[in-house]
Amino acid sequence: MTTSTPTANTQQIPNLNGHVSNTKVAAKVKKARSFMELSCKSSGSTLKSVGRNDRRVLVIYTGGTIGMVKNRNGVLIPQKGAFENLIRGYPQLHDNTFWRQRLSETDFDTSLLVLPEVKDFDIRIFYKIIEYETLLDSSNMSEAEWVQIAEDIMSHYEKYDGFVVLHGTDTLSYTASALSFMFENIGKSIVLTGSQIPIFEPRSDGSDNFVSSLLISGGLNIPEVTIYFGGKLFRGNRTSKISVNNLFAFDSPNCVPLVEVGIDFQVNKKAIFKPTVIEKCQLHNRMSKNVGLLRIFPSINSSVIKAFCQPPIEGVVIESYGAGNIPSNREDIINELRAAVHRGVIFVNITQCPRGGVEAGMYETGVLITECGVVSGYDMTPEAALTKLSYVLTKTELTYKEKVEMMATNIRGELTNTSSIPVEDNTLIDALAVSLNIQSPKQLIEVTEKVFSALLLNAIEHDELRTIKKMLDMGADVDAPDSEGRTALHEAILKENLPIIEFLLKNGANVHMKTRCGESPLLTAIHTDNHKIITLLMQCGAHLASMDAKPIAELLSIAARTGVLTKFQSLKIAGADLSMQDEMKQTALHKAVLCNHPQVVEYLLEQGVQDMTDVVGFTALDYAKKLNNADMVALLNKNNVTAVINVSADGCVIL
Ligand code: ASN
Repeated sequence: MTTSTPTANTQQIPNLNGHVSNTKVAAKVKKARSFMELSCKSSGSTLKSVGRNDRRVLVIYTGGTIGMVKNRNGVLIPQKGAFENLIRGYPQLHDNTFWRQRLSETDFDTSLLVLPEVKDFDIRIFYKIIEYETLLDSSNMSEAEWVQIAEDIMSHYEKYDGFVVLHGTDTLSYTASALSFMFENIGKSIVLTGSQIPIFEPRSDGSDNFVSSLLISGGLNIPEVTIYFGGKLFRGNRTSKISVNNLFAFDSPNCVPLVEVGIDFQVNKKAIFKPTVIEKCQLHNRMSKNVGLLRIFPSINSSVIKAFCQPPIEGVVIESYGAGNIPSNREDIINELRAAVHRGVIFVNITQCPRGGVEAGMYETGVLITECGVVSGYDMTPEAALTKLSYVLTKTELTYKEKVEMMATNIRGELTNTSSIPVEDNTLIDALAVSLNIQSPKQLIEVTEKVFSALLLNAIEHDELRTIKKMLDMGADVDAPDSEGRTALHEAILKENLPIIEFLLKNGANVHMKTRCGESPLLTAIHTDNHKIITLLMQCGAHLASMDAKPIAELLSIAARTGVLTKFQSLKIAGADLSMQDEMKQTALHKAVLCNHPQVVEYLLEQGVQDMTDVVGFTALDYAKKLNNADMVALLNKNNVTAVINVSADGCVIL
């Protein structure tokens, strides 16, 4: 057996005589050798981010008309197990040619479907469909299904860029509202949709609803729970179903749509609800059943109210008249409400009118209800008020007073009270309109977005926090990407300006925005090796799981071959798997041994990286021995490395 002497940054594959004999393996070894040489040659070049612009979306199919078919009696029913296969046959929903091309990639997940290319979206949406065991008409849903949907999304949260829930329309607004409260500090997009006509019928609205939902959830970075229906994306907790048979079945009367879809996607960026805290997304997976919705009507009997507020009921949404009024001449009603408040029932007052909200001080009849201890729900929809109450009631850590206060506070963009309306400084926009003689509002929006984005990036370049703040006050979009898809957050990370990064994160910057070549802010931070920044982004929910694994593998490989310990520390803080194997099944440990970097080997062993066999069946220890590197052998032996050998069922080493 021949041995070779290692030289720094050069990997050499020792001769394999006696270890493996068949020609297939010899060919693999040849391939391995040339791969190694290639890798070594590329180690000095600058690191390129992964070029593929794939986005992964998880689709949860719960039931509803969208996937229904007519039975023999002409009644629509969900058809179990058929949805995904049928979808694969529709070219506008699945690009089979592109899917086949990707089959040659070793790590390609064949269960994914691929959306065809779409104008103006320079990304490809890959989606996976999870079909529920029991497909439901949404009228049969309750809080148990909300919890199930939420938990399923949460358990896949890091792996996907966005989520689509296919759902019946009847209770869609309830589910969307519930999910909006259950997901605390959401950083990704959850779009709920369905259809009025089954997707497999020629006149269906389901196809556009589904395709647009996939594009929005995977490509537009709207970190909210929303409903897409009839060409519009609505904040979920602002919606109500407004039509039984119209294809435009939803509306959000008190909140502008977040996106309007025509020939292109018009995103109303200012309307998007942005994060204001540095925290990870968390799921609150409990919802109280002890709530009710009580609509006041002229001949209402106080015994109805009394019966309605009996235990176990803990919270009631009152749908009052107009600006929040109840009859002031009905002492019996007032007394029942007072008594229930006294017993600890929470009452929330919303209006029966679809538009506008409660202004309790407007009439004597409205003042009275507040005096009884009923809290204003402002302009919340019944669906939002009820599900918010379900959520708040299960916050056992809160006192009665805190729960009441939370009901009147805007926590997910579900209500408008005077303190939640931002006051914008329009001086710069007005000046732009005048000096550039801009006539159309659309053109003004386009120009201001570009100018604001450039000014924001310039302020970051010059570390001017005050200017950044001013720009955001003027309405600059904190997530506006440049032509490369880099955002203010990416730039601030490159500048390593921690106060600015913190400021951006607290003012809505999305920690999951990827550049056109798929680089997340966390990956940018890893490039800088600034451990404080990486930690901060992780606190905000950043993760590597939804990233393509290749750039991480490449970083590990380069760090191992060049012996850069700080890179390993950066990757470790960012949650990367330091045992990751490349195409040749080599880990960073193999490469650090081959390139003679004992400090890296020591660090990797401390981190618990195991010595695995590579494609030719060698561990790092084998290489150390073959290279006659006694120090390395001692180091690996000292740490008592147990080799993990990939063996097949018949006992052969898997190559
Ligand atoms: N009944 C159906 C449901 O809510 C209505 C629909 O999906 N269009 O499941």
